Amino acid sequence: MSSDFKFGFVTIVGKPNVGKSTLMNRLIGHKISITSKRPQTTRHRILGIYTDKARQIVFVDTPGIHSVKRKSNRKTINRVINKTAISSIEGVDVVCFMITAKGWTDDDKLVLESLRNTGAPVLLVINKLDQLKSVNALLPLIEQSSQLFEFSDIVPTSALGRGKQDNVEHLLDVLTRYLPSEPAGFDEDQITDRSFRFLVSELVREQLFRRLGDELPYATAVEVTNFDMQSTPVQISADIWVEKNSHKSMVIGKSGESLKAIGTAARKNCEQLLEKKVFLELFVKVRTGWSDNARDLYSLGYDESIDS
Ligand SMILES: Nc1nc2c(ncn2[C@@H]2O[C@H](COP(=O)(O)OP(=O)(O)OP(=O)(O)O)[C@@H](O)[C@H]2O)c(=O)[nH]1
Ligand SMILES: [Mg+2]
Repeated sequence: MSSDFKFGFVTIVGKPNVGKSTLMNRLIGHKISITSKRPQTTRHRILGIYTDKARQIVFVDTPGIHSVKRKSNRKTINRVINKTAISSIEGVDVVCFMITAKGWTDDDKLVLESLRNTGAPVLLVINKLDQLKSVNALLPLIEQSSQLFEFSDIVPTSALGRGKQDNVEHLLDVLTRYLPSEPAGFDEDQITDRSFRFLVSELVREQLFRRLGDELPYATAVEVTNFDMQSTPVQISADIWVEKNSHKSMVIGKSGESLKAIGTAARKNCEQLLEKKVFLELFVKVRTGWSDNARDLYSLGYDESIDS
């Protein structure tokens, strides 16, 4: 490796649903972080590592920062989620702050407030460019953004890869300018800090977010109870935690159809991730109050302290 090799950490922050996880997956070229059209899909801090000959960029995907003043967001899990996101800003080389091309909302401004004291350069990513009605709307949005904060750079993008100019390569190049000259910190083929076991539990949770209606996904969690990579096919069992009996029957669905669809889709994604055939067994278990219970949250891997 040459001496001008660049290595550093980039945190991606923003309100829920702006496309942070989609962008991280796109930047590193692997599906590491789960995505859905619902807000608050990501619940954990997760690293995605991009490496080429000249640089290694470690992206930190974070849960969407949201107001806990709202009644629906008062549970312990919401405080844990915000704390995870905000603590991920400390000590990184660049912060990528993300909004969408629809323009600034109060929720975006709330996230911006938590960035005011960060020592790192803050770069604004304006995502979902494909949803912009006219390119003429972009310039005023950039001007308004510059007035709100001294962003180091402003990069419009389309993380989904829709539209002619998605700018994803350009974003990698802009970010590289802010990284120190240092040797790589991870093996060149490592793409995340998370275990397969964790990623599998997330792939099941992704299907709950994509397939269940209303508030139900927010009342669910997934725990992998058995994971045997040595067997063929790979044997995986997981429990889906729900808050009450009525939720259990909704997850299972009429004649088990809903659970079957969740299992089939999650299994296919697991097979893609592990590059092996997978046998996936899912159980639905009632665990009343898990989302407000510190011990349950800890056993699910929410490892931040939750005293504030
Ligand atoms: N049209 C369009 N949709 C996008 C784009 N990027 C992301 N999305 C969609 O926006 C939704 C939210 O994407 P996520 O990546 O899950 O958003 P997030 O910011 O990680 O959300 P949280 O984890 O809940 O904070 C998904 O339905 C994505 O497919 C984009 O460039 N264009
Ligand atoms: Mg996300």
